Amino acid sequence: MKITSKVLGERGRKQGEALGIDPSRIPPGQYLTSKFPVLTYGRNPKVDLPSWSLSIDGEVEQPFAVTWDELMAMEQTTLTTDIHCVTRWSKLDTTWTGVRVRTLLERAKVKPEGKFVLAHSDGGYTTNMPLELLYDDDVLVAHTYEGEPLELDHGAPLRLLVPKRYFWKSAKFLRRLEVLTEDKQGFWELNGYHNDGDPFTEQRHWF
Ligand SMILES: Nc1nc2c(c(=O)[nH]1)N[C@H]1C(S)=C(S)[C@@H](COP(=O)(O)O)O[C@H]1N2
Ligand SMILES: [Mo]
Repeated sequence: MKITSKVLGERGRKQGEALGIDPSRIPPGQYLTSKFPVLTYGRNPKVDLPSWSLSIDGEVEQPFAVTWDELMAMEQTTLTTDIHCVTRWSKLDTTWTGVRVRTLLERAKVKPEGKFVLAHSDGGYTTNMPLELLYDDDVLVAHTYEGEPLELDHGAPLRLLVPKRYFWKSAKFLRRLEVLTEDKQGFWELNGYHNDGDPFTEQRHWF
């Protein structure tokens, strides 16, 4: 049998049904996994927490950087959500703790011209998204996964979590959120992945 996106989608939804999960939670063309696959382009960066910082800058009135301790002193949010990778695995009910990106953007006071964000990671990885998306309640900069500090392979010390998009938008080893007036594509977006990356409408590639 030819493995098409539809077959895979049915596989995922059947898996879900067998587990008593609402099949509408599983985007078309995805299957469920209980593993946590690692997908990193290039090597993991070295982490040095004392010199680490996260910057919010670009089209903002008050650009700032927070140290690790400052970030940990901010209000923390824990949430449980589903994640979907463009390589077709989905993982349900993953639990994350971190700081809402909205809180960081509000503190930076985004200028009216600021409409897009380019996330920058240690090691040079980048990914873009509309600013508006980052005000959602489920968007975090996350340092804890299932109650444990994030593993280096999964983006320690801090990663972006944008559950409503394919997981490549959830930049690991996050160091900077740059607010922009014009959209500017990131690493995978320049290399064939879709600019928006909504899993439920299967925005996988732009070709
Ligand atoms: N810095 C950085 N972030 C990244 C990546 C990367 O290569 N470098 N890969 C992305 C891709 S393609 C996916 S699917 C997810 C994978 O996250 P995981 O390894 O924790 O499953 O991280 C995303 N964030
Ligand atoms: Mo990915």
